[in-house]
Amino acid sequence: MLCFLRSHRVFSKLPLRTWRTLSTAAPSFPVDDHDVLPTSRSPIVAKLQFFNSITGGNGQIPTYRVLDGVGVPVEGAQIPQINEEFARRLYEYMVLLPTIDNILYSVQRQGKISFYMTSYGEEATIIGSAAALAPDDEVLGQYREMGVLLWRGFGMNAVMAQCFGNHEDKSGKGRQMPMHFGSPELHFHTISSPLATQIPQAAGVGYALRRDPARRHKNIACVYFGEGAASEGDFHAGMLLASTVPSPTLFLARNNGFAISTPSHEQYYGDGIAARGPGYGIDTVRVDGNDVLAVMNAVTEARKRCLESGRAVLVEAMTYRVGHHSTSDDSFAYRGRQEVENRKKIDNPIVRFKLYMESKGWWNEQEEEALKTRLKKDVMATLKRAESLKQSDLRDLFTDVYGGEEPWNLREQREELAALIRKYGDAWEPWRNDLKLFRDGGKKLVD
Ligand SMILES: Cc1ncc(C[n+]2csc(CCOP(=O)(O)OP(=O)(O)O)c2C)c(N)n1
Ligand SMILES: [Mg+2]
Repeated sequence: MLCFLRSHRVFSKLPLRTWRTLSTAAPSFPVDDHDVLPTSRSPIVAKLQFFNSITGGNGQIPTYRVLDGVGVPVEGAQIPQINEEFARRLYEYMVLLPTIDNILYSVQRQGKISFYMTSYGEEATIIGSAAALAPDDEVLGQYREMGVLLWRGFGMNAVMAQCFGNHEDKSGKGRQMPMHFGSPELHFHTISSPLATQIPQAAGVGYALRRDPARRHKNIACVYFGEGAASEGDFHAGMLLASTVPSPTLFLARNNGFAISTPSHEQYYGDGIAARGPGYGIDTVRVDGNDVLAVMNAVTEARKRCLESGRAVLVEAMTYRVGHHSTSDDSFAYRGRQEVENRKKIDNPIVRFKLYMESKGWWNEQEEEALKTRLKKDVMATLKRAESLKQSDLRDLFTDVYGGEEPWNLREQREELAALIRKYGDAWEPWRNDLKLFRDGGKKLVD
């Protein structure tokens, strides 16, 4: 059963009247005034009891799953009503992610792009959630959610353009590090590196949606963040904001076990991120993030609750970051190779769904081979194309940074660069070569 948790539902198992009857001292004053707290519906009890679990009995919040580790439906689980075509689409996008990751990771190693981040191991969390959202729900990602954009039709050329920072990069005209995607058309807010800043922003976006009559009961804001980002103050600010100024905001924690080198057991002492939801009066569920169908069900229900109640919901997807944190990291400095090798095999999100597809007669080894060959070929073709394109106009370095008039400090920097280009642009070979990389050759800056 997909079980969402609310703290008051867990603790207030007995109705208020029953608690009153249990109270031993016979009141000599009107009951209604004196055995009810002024600011809480908390039942009055005589037993001194401390709590450190929101499930009662000191248990941990359960994890919802639909398929077991080898793709067999768990007894009693409800499989989402998806047809063969949709299942194939889910699978194809899950396989596309590591295909792009394999290629762009090595392209970074060859020095052709400056940085890259993989989503190895988190394919089901990313694609399953993307599939459960409406295409025009507002998404605020952290940085490992490229798959959401791809699911929405961003396309591989756009991925490459952003990572290479070429003139086709609409996310930021080549001014951002790779992986900092954004697309107003696809309702995907541009990624920013400072952790957790997207979380309170999402509560604001959710509130804006609620205030807009055209989108009030139609769209939600969905914010992705890691369990590490949830240690930032901004996480709590965002949750509190969405709780007290209600908004249809879906908080989606990707608990992948690590925040770079900090394992999640050093990140929190409580029961993960999910335990915090009821503290804010937010409906919460923990889901097996390696089970694409469970993620889909959980996010579909979470989205429905957001829309119906106009309030926030928290989903914690439990997964494992198989890859290094980024190309700037060597994770074997802080975790064993064997642990990673084991995790690649246990509950692998792609294999698990493939086995399910095969059991339905929707997939076979020939199709697997054909898909892998086709995706690799497509990614390589877009890579070649992206490599051949020039970078944006050098002048774009200074435009669209702020709205309105160009501020004095940017004007000064622009004029200084223009003066240097006039002086060295033709005369000095390294500058001559570098300027050729830009579409305008730096000319628009000096004109
Ligand atoms: C405010 C801030 N502090 C530190 C960093 C450096 N940093 C970048 S990613 C990261 C780890 C985040 O881990 P998590 O939120 O679990 O996401 P994951 O990488 O596991 O997907 C850190 C510490 C940052 N970008 N911003
Ligand atoms: Mg993490």
